[in-house]
Amino acid sequence: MSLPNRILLALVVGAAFGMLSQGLAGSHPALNWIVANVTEPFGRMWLAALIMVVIPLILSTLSTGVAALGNLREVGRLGALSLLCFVCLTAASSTLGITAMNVVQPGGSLSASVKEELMATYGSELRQAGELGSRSLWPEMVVKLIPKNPVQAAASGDMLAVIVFSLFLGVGMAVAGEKAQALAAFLEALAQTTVAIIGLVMRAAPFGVFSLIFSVSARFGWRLLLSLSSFVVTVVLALAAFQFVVYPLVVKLFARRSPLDFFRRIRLVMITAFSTSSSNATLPTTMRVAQDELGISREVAGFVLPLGATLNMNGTALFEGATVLFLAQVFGVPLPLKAQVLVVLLAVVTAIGTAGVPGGSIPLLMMVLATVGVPPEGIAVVLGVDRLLDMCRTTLNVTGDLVTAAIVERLSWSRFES
Ligand code: DAS
Repeated sequence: MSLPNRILLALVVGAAFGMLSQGLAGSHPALNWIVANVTEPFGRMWLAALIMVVIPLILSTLSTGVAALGNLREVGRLGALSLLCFVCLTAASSTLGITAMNVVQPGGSLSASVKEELMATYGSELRQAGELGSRSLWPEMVVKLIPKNPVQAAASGDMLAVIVFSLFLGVGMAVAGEKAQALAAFLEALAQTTVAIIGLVMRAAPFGVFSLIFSVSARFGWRLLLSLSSFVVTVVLALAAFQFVVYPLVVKLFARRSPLDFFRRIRLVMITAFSTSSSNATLPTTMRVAQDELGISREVAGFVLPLGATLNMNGTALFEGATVLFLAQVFGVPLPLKAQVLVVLLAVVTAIGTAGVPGGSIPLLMMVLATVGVPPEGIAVVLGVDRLLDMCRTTLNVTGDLVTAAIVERLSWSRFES
């Protein structure tokens, strides 16, 4: 049985066992003990082993990819093309999320008692996690893009700063030419080694995925799902529409590929993203599949995918648009068209600051809520079902990165061919 199918089986069995255990045992101490001491630690270790190689992978593949492009003009061209795709896809997904909420209007059906219960249950979690802190995009987050200390940026897992440093490194190597030969060779060797490590870690994927999904579903607030069902169903259907209608159209029209073949080849990436809820943890697999399965060149994959994992979050943008509208309905805050357009723009911008980790978008979503006058702590209403939605939106996030890479690949090399 192929690896993607083994992981899919582990996903299904893990979710079924988790739901069954919770259905039979509820929050029984024995079940909590198993989750806390067996499945959750193992799942987190496997996730950590994937994330462990992300920084060296980005540093080596992005810098050597940029160096191979040879000149600043080509780097600028790839960057402009990638960013154009990111903005268009993110704006489209956020608009779909907002439209879905305007049509279904699920917020009105949430009873006041359930709202209070959710706020009480998850509000304290927010305060403990210090999520209420406000983060400014400009100038704080943008200035931070240039790492004063690249080693510290790598140590603190600041993906964006590592990406910027890798871009500088690649351009520097391109300019230095022969003199940088030794460094380029070292980075190339580092890239190959990290890919080998990823292959080893992915062999344990069925066990890691089973552990992660069992833990999440055994602890998931399935009862909650009932009271938030209209919200969850609307978001999931909108995400599914974008994933299986919009992306296939874009792949067909702009990447000139067969959508069916494209999705068949990237199923390992979609399953990994769904299981881990982390674009960063999926990035090593995204890079490997882009080159081995989709035939995307090392330069384009090494350039577009690390940027996309951090800057391009179509699923998150759709979720943000939908959640802001839903919470505005729940809290009775009117959002005129102007405010909704602002939400779409903010969804595009906040994707820059969203970390590619489970729940990475929550802090920035609170900033968007505050901007349009919805109480940010209101996010507590949806926190109980966030992990399920995070699995779905992360799947779109990584699919959008691969769609962009396929488009950039076609537009880049077709220019060379002509
Ligand atoms: N889980 C994040 C990711 O890895 C997305 C999010 O939190 O919205 O892409």
